[in-house]
Amino acid sequence: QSDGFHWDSYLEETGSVSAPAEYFRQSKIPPTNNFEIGMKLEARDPRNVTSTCIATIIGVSGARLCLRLDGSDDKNDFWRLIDSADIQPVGTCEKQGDLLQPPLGYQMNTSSWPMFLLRTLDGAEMAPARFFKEEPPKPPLNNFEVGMKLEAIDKKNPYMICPATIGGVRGDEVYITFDGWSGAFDYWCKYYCRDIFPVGWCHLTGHVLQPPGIHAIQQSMRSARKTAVASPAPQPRRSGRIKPAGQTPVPKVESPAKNVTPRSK
Ligand code: MLY
Repeated sequence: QSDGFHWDSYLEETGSVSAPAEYFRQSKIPPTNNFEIGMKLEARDPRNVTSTCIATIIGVSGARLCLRLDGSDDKNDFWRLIDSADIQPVGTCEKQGDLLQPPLGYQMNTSSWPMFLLRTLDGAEMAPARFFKEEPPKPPLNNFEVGMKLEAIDKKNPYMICPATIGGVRGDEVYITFDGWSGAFDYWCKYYCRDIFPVGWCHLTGHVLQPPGIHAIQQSMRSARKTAVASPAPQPRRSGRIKPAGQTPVPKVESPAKNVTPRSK
């Protein structure tokens, strides 16, 4: 875990609470990640979700995999949880009577696809079926409340999981705001979105948790005071114990650094 940041003291100093783990669509005990770099699996093409493609694992971090679709370039890598419904063992598609599709942006002539597929699978290491885990069920209701803390994927830099706060609740959606950052990274998502995690998730899974941006504490205390209307918020202690370190985008990706180059500033 990143040196300077600890949820316990951060929650205390900002006078805020974490969102209970059962509010999230995540397994109570994070699944063990046995996948290895180089293994192949079937994945839904994120840019063309009706297609199932062959993907290669090019990075492993916590309960997540960094994937690249075979036949695609290195600019469209993406991350999936190991219990995502978007991934499955090689052979699943065929068993269901479907065909594996070339990824969107397949670089060669479509007519070469069947041969490409044969060659890419020939002698490849397939991720064993037992490594895949069932997707956890949707919690029945959106119980999130404004001000609650969580860990969330920065969609503009999807290898990053960051301290975040619920900034709004609207029907079955929540607004994710990133502590210490301007609104540029914030987004609305379903309360059962797989990109949000309870406080402590990164620590439990061994994923790097980004430190909050600078001024996170002052910012968070301000909004905590605003949202704590009825019950007085615990008095935040004015201490400089948390030094939000500079950003350390250090995903444990044992592969060319290209794969995880942040595309946004
Ligand atoms: N583009 C920035 C990363 C910003 C990340 C913001 N997240 C954590 C909300 C950089 O390269 O430093």
